[in-house]
Amino acid sequence: MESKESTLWRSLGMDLERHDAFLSPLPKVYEEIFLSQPNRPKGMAYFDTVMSGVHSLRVEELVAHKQRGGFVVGTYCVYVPEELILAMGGIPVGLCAGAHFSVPAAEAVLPQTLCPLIKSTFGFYLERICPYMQACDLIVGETTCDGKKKAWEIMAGGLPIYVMELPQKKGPKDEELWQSEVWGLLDEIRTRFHAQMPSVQSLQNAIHKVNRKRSALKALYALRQNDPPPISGKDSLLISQLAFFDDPERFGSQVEALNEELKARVGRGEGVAPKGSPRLLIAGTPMPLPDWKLHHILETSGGVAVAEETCTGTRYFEASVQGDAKTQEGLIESIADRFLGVHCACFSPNPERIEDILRLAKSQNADGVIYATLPFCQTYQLEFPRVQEALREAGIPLLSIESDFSDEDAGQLSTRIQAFLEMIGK
Ligand code: BJ8
Repeated sequence: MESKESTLWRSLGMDLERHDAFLSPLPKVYEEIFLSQPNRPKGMAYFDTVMSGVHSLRVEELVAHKQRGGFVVGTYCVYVPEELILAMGGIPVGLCAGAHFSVPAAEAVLPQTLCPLIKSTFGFYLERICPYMQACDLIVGETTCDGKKKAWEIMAGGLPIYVMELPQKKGPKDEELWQSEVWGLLDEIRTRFHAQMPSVQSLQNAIHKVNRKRSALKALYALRQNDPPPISGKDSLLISQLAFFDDPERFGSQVEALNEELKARVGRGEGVAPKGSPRLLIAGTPMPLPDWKLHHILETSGGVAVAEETCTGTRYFEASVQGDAKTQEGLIESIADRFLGVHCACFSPNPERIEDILRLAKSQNADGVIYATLPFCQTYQLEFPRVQEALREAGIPLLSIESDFSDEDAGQLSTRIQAFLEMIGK
């Protein structure tokens, strides 16, 4: 008899054979990367459960929500306001993919010389192996980089895609444009799902929920400032990745509970690596699930990641929405204004990102920075020289890495990271 999960996946139109081939190596990989870590915080058990049920338990919740008349909205960028989707009765989920498995399928259609994040995501679309993508009633793309915006055009042939125009500067005209784009998304949701204009109460509730999740992640990162860090970079990365899928309220309270445990560990001087281990800030492009390669190599080479200046890190949660406006318009304006506090390399000029990297290197007591970009991501690669100059002036060692989601370069990366850790001299 078919399992409950298979029935669920079949109902979403997934290719069960390819999905099985995609998922079957995961438990072993997860065991090796996460479960084998010594002295892991007990609070990670919740996130292990979320991860083990990421294609089943959470998807069941989404389907149940749809059956109750709700809707699911997929997003590809941290600028898309999840507060608005929640306030209007939807559930937002992040759809960026970080798996090499689906890249070959994408390369049959797209140029090989394209960012692996786009190829991986596009491969999920072609192969029908992502239950989240399959469950979406609407998918919101955005005009951040050329690769993404052209991929949406092709994917719109088979998926309900709506594209928001993200400005590339942050002046008054750009703010105005983004305000109108956020209203445009609101109108799209109203029309498509016959949804009501969100009330002040529902907007405030959604802002509160998402802000609480972001604050919990901020507090988690602050705890990583300690030496020894009470949690590994790998586990922190996993938590940030799961923030895009899990129920925001439940997730927020679980991160808060974990933070309490971490505080107690700090009080006892207990950590996941010996005191004095080399501490690295990771800066660059996002690392969507299940991309754990760099962190795993770093942390099995004697180093420890103490923060991620990425969209699966600080760019996701550092900027919050001011929720004190008293009107619908005021609250929607605040939701849109959050974009000013997120510093993606798609903006020009973008000096705030360099300031963020310097600030984080200092606050997290980092001994060095690993600037990690995906191949063919021009915006992040072109920001490198200015980051390099700023770090040189600040006397902070820097290693630049360009790597995709495959394991082909693992040996070479490991050699380079070990040499960097030796150079840091700890
Ligand atoms: S806010 S980083 S999530 S755009 S897809 S830009 S890696 S070439 S993902 Fe992003 Fe929003 Fe910015 Fe964050 Fe480069 Fe690849 Fe483009 Fe990418």
